[in-house]
Amino acid sequence: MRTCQDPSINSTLHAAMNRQTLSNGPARVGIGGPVGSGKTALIEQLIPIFSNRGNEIAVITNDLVTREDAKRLQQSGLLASERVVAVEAGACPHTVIREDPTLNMQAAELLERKFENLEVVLIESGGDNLASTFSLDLVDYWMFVIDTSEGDDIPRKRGPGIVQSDLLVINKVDLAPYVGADINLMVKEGQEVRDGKPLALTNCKTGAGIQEVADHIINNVLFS
Ligand SMILES: Nc1nc2c(ncn2[C@@H]2O[C@H](COP(=O)(O)OP(=O)(O)OP(=O)(O)O)[C@@H](O)[C@H]2O)c(=O)[nH]1
Ligand SMILES: [Mg+2]
Repeated sequence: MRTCQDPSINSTLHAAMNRQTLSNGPARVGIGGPVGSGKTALIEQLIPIFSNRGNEIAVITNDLVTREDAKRLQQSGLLASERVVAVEAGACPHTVIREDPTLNMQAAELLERKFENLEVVLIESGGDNLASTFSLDLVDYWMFVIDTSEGDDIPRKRGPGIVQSDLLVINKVDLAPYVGADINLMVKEGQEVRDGKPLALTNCKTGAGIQEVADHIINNVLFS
């Protein structure tokens, strides 16, 4: 069982408490964000980094009524297909990662029982809007992925995902010139609304910035 969610403690402390409660059980990392921002692409880039470090990894994907992202990862050859579990949310994606995360918790417990040396479980939310957040009963740490093509005003629009996530990822930096997005403005306004919490710039096509994202996970919830 995760510890109870208490909004008065920050998630780094929460992560440490959860990891202690679980006797070094795997770190659960949530990846949320709007439809098509690059959540699965980010996972595809992160898997080799953890595999190369020797960290055992598994993935849970959430889609509304399909298993598309799970199939994509299973067919990617990046990890054994049985290490990918699909959750069909059947409702607004945030419902199953926040209000009632039972399905995702069961999926994580299934993976943890099956792979006893598991160290990291990445949980991709279904694509949602700027309001989605993860329950800290489900995850130890979570990031929110937006992309430059959504518009450079997105950070200052201050959705809960942008403001509250442990890490804000601004993806598709390569597309910024084509859509007239000012990346420097996105970073500046992202920093302003996040009160010192970090953000990272990525290109999931080339892998640029992905090591920094992995380092945040390593430093905050893997601790090794
Ligand atoms: N140019 C560019 N394309 C990207 C980048 N990251 C992802 N894409 C493309 O963006 C599209 C959506 O990427 P996904 O990884 O499927 O996005 P997602 O957030 O998982 O989408 P949903 O799960 O449907 O919400 C795909 O065509 C990717 O190839 C990037 O950094 N640059
Ligand atoms: Mg996806």
